[in-house]
Amino acid sequence: MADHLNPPHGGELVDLLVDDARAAELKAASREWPSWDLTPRQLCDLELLISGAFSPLRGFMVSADHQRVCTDMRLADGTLWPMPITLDVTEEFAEGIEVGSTVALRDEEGVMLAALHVEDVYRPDREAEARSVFGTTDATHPGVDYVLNRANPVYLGGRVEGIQAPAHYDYRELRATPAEVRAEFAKLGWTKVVAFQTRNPMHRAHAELTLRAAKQLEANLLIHPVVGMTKPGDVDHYTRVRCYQALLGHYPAHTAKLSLLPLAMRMGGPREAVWHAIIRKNHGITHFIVGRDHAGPGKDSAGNPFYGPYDAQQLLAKHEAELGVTMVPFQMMVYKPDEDEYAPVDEIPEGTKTLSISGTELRERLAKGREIPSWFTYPEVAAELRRSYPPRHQQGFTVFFTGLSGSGKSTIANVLLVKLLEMGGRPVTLLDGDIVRKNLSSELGFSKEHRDLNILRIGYVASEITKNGGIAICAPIAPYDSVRRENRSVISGTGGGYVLVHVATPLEVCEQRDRKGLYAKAREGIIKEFTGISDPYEVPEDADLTIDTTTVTPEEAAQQVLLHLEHEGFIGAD
Ligand code: PPS
Repeated sequence: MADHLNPPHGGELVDLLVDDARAAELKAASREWPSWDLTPRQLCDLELLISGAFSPLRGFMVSADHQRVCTDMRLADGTLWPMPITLDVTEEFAEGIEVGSTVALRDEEGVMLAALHVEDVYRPDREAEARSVFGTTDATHPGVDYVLNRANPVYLGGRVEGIQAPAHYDYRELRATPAEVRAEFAKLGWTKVVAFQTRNPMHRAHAELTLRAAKQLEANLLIHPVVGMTKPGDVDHYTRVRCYQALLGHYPAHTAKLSLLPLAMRMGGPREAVWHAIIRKNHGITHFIVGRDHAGPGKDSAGNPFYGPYDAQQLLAKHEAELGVTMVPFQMMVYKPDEDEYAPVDEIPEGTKTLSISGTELRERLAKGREIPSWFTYPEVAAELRRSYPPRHQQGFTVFFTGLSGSGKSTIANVLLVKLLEMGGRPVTLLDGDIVRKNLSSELGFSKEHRDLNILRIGYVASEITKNGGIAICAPIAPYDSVRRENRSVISGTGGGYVLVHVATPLEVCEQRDRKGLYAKAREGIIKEFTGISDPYEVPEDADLTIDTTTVTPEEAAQQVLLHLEHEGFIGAD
């Protein structure tokens, strides 16, 4: 191996996968061992441990390493390492575990991926960890949120023996271990390689930046996007990879290569930049691009950025020599329309006309189906984004009616259903209270617990319909606020729309109508737990629309809903 391709710290590239005979031995012995089902983040960490992307680590950190990583950015032996790689487990699980125990590490399906030889069981000060690693305990920071609110309280440290890497069935041809990436470089004769880390779709600014770096250095380029876990709300990796593939054709032949990295990011800014450089060095690169706000977690709860835009560059600059990686710092790239070219913002004379489109503006343009200019992103990339983020009038949505029995929910819902069917274009499903209770929830009664379960089931079905571009109309009583809010969050989280309509017809009117004779029975006590009579109805404070049907016809009410949907952009011209 050429010298410059050596892993950092002079050590060998770690490979924790054992041979078949040892794997069989471990699997047989594991019948006696406790099993831990890895969380999605732990799965990512284990994959990079096993593959050697985290060289020189050979397992999850023991307390001495964890502590020194937090305070000094170094392992106990002094090796530079900025990020805790720990296995957090529950108190219940930790009860039977002691130093010398072995734990079988399994994926969600129970497949054994590795054996952990426990060398330490410890309860870290997680607040101190957050403060030293991320410089804050503000849980708006996703890395802090994980440490303080999601991680389990007990950490297990020790050596890992890998049996198999976690299975991936997506984009297999683009996934490669550090050893495979190095072998590929050797085969291609790439001795000088600059890596680009990203968790976002790449637009022309990124293409220009990476190309500039490659040209200046006379180096080849490794586009190395993270496809493990990124910042909540990011573009999903399926869409991103299609965008990267589309972009790849715009680089000169034989210059650039795309490879996917199953890393779980911490959004740790400066420390994360150092970590990223180590991981890339393990993949055989020589140079690493660090741009503005590298691995930035966004703003804190007071609206201020957690880190300065160039803090990451400053920290890596201090350590690049020790790591044997050359940092390629870049300022933000901006577009100069008069010259039709991009340039780093620090190279542009004052007064020059520049253009840029922020992430928020891009999302808005996509939602409204507006033009995405080709100076901003290549048309093939824009087309991929449009496929995943269609304009609002092509997205799915849920209209959720809530209100007392007899308030008119079902009638309005039925009128809305036929109006939307008349319009066509998207499939429409009506989940009426009575229908759901006959099918989805036939075994449920009317206790709070059963009502909540019923509403959650409706919410789940509606979220699936919405996610897949359809229209769900729901019309249960849904008397409890917290479960309605939970549904709103699940359904909105699909990327589609959610509209809550409170059918606020007063109880007296509903009771007077008493179409099904249920109110009379409820008054007589024949029907128990009847909403409005002997059971509560919590009036929603977050309704998007409130309709009282006392003086409004079903057509008029449905029209109000349609106008609201039009106003929000969910229905309209194609
Ligand atoms: S809930 O609370 O949202 O789960 O209720 P839902 O699934 O919409 O079911 C309400 C329909 O069931 C009939 N029904 C009752 N409603 C309220 N309370 C009690 N105890 C009750 N028992 C039976 C009633 O017909 C409701 O239908 P709608 O269409 O709302 O009149």
